[in-house]
Amino acid sequence: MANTGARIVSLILVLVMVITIPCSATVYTVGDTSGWTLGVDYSTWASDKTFNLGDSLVFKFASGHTADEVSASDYSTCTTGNAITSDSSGSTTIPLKTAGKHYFICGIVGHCGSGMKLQVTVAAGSSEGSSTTTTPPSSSSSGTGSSSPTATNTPAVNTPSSTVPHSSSGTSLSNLMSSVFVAWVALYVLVLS
Ligand SMILES: [Cu+2]
Repeated sequence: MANTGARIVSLILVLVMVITIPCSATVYTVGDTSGWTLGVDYSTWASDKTFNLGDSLVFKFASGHTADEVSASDYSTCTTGNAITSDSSGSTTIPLKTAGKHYFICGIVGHCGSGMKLQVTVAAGSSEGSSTTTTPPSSSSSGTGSSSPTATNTPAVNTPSSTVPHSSSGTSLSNLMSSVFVAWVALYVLVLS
């Protein structure tokens, strides 16, 4: 069959798409060039940004500060000492693995109260699911003409606003969904060619 080459090429194309799609995660440097320090309004910094699952926050700061992820109540009361994670190295990257709100403060006494606090909301749907729903051409089996595209909606992983233990259930679920979708597309390509 002369089509074998075409099949292989299509398969490779599909695989390349699959590999490159999840690489669209964004890395945000908190405070941009100012970094993580006193005198920056981090609610303003975060206000024009959309955080998605898989994105990361990079905290860069001088010695004399820390970057602590804390609970909602510790965030609002600037309570230190119960941090979920804490870094004092001056540079740390925090991947956003769960949807919902994430809270960060500086653990040095007085700094959180002076504004070293950051709250970000991670969108439930990951970025990889937004633009990749390619509806295949309706196959010969459907005679009605009104083809309803199969909606591959990413499941809404709305975590409650209370303290959530770090689990990667959201990402693994959407990864599973995309894997199933990809396997389906690969099969389709094989059958078609
Ligand atoms: Cu500080």
